[in-house]
Amino acid sequence: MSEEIKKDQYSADSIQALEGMEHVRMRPSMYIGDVSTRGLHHLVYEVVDNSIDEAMAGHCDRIDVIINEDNSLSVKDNGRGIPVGLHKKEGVSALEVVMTKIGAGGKFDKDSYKVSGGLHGVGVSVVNALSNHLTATVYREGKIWQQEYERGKALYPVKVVGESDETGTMVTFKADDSIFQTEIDYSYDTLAARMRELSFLNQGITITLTDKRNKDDEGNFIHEEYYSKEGLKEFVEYLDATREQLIKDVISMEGEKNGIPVEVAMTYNTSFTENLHSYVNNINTHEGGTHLSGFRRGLTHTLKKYAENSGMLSKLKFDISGDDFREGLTAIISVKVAEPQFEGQTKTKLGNKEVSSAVSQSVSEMLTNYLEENPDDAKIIVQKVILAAQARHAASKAREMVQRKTVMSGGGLPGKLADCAWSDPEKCELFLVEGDSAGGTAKQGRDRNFQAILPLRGKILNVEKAMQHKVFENEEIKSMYTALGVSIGTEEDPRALNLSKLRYHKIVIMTDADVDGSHIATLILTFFFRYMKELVENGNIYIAAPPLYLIKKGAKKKYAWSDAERDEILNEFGQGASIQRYKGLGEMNAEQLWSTTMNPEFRMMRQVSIDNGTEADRVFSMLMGDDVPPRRDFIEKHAVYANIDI
Ligand code: 0RA
Repeated sequence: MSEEIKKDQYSADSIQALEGMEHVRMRPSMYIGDVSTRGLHHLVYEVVDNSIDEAMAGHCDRIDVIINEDNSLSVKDNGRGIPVGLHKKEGVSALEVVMTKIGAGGKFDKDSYKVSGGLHGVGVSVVNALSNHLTATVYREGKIWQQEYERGKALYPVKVVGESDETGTMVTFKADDSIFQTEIDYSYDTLAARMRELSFLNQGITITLTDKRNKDDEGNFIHEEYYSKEGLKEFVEYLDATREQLIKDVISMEGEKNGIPVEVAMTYNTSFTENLHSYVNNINTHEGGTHLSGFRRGLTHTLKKYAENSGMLSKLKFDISGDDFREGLTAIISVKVAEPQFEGQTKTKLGNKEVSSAVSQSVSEMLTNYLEENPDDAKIIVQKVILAAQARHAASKAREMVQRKTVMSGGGLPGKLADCAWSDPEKCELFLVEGDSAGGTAKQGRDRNFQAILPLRGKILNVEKAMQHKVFENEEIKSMYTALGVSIGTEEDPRALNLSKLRYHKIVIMTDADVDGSHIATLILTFFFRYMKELVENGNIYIAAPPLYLIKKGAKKKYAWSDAERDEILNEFGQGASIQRYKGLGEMNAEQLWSTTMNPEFRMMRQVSIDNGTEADRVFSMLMGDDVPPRRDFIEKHAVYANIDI
């Protein structure tokens, strides 16, 4: 009879497990955020996070990530191996429980120091549910164990497939293309940025990334290895590699307050921007939270006290604000919280109250010691703060001008703006167009109901290298603020962005498809990234993609956006077809510009998104900074227009 009961029990449980799996497949976004490329990459992070947990528990120091030729993905670690013995409650192998029970991952091993685990901390079973096929291989107890699954369902009980002295876990999965909106095609750069980030955040682990879809010039698979001996200190050095440093070494500290591990690394550079990146359990908390406010408080408090005691502030005629302490600051704050509460729109804002004082106390102690032991650096930092305060004073005047000129304060729209007729921001688009002549064509070609045109003259200011008040004094930038209806500065936060009067929800950067055009687009993007980041985060910024070729034969004509597309069309048209190559927007007439680049029914636009905020920061400072070699390397690697102009 007991056998009977067990069987019933087993089937009851497996039905429940199945329901969990069905739910994941029915509502994937609830588990992985969305089913776009972002969600797809999230699957990889979820699997890697399990191995990171094993590493953080001290049992693993190597993780290999492999993009296979067929876009299946493998993650292999040298940890203890997921246990394969009978799970008493479930009556099947523990491995099967981990792989098929939604939510089992976390509860499975209560004692382990588990703080990683994905944005949603959902576990590898979710990846299994969203995969056409998954193979789990465990090296453990002298044997190699294996189980395979289809859409989360085990195909057979765990079996022994060989012998081995090694220990570890390997998971290979093929994401289900019926779940995702996009093709199952991993971005090497996206995965590389995350693996590099993870290696900085978890020092001492070797993480490798291999792309078996592509080979380098020597015939080897694309492969990189990430290893950081000194963790956050090296992360800050990496981020600031192209910025000029004010102090000799990165200041770094590691401590624990009230059971909360806190790690901070920071430095000051000669730029005018603040680059603060915060992490909770290896997750980038874009929206900040209590750990970030704790850091700010500790920093301001300690530096202010030091500056006052040193007497360096005696000649200053106005107060120093919190912002002044963070100009030119690059810092990473990483905390590990056992039960994080994530809030905010994208669930990337830490809510745990107790973390704030833990971080603030840690930072105060560390900095106080540092300033006392390094008086030369301390002096340099305080001088930088004083300069920032003076510049802020100048900037606030320029900023008031921008404010006064914005639409809602009655300053009127910029003269160059050809506005649209409709006023519902959700329906309206603003095209930022390079040059007056292309601007003219765009004005003729547009649908004037919902498309507005703002021509920008030549190269706009490089905000990466300009002081804030210069930015607010710049004519092109002022006209962007006014046209967009965006204002800045409130009583309590002079940098706060007011987007409530945003006049267009789509902002389209339209430049020539050549090197100059992409440079201008990058300058405009840099401006949005540094001064209106929320618009980028909210997905309001787009880049227009004008066609590169027009192919004609008799009455037939077709446009091509790439060389491959051009060749396809040439093939289709056969002998006697002619090709026109568009070098700039100016070569198109109004009708052509409308039908290829502006008409929502046919145009191709790229929505700008930030998949890795920390990496985006580094790329902008590198692209727009003074150092030429890294910029050249980056452009050579990513050049889309290289075949046209060089
Ligand atoms: C719980 C217990 C043990 C290992 C693991 C979890 C484990 C999970 C994953 C996921 C990916 N790689 C992993 N490696 C290990 C082992 C407990 C023991 O051996 O005593």
